[in-house]
Amino acid sequence: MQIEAQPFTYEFDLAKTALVLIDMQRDFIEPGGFGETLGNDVSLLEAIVPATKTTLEAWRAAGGLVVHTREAHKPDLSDCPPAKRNRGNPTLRIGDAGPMGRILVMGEPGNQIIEALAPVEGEIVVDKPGKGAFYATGLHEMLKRRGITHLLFGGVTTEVCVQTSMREANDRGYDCLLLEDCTESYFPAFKAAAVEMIRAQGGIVGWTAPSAALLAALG
Ligand code: C5J
Repeated sequence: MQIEAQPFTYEFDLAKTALVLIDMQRDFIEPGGFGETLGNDVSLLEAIVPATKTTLEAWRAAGGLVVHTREAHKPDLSDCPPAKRNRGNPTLRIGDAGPMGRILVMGEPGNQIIEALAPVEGEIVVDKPGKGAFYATGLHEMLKRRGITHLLFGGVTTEVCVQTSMREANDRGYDCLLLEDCTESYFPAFKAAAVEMIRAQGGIVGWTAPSAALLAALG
């Protein structure tokens, strides 16, 4: 299959490709969650949900593998480096009680994937303690076992966990494509810059394309 992408056409085999949705969790996206508590405009992130849902449903219908990630720590925070928890002067830190339960802690309501994109049986769900999906998760081994060589990325936020995960994937030999309208940042300029830098220099990190181009490829 082929996707009309930048900087050039992206070719993939459905059986060797996974759709990876990064951190579409309630605390980042829903009004009243952690993200909004920090002063962010979460409506920017909510706006990608319809396109992401359409893409997810089309990918599922085609029989493609789906991976969901959550930025999530163990309840005792033993997997949260003090440098991550203590940095800066936020009103709420990782592990504190927030509006939707303890911030970025596994099993808490705010740590769940939003209902519109909730995982279904057979899909991989990865709890990741870092920004990248490959750090301390075993994701690479899970994908290798399934013969996956190509990854299509969506999720939030573009310049943090999505871009970090794409760069990690690129270094592990995957051909990666970012679905431009299935990813967002609290800072539109950062999203624009991340999209540009991913596909710069002949696709130094990978490809980018609108989800419509993937839907067209899936027919
Ligand atoms: C993600 C973050 N998911 N911005 N986390 O990007 O801290």
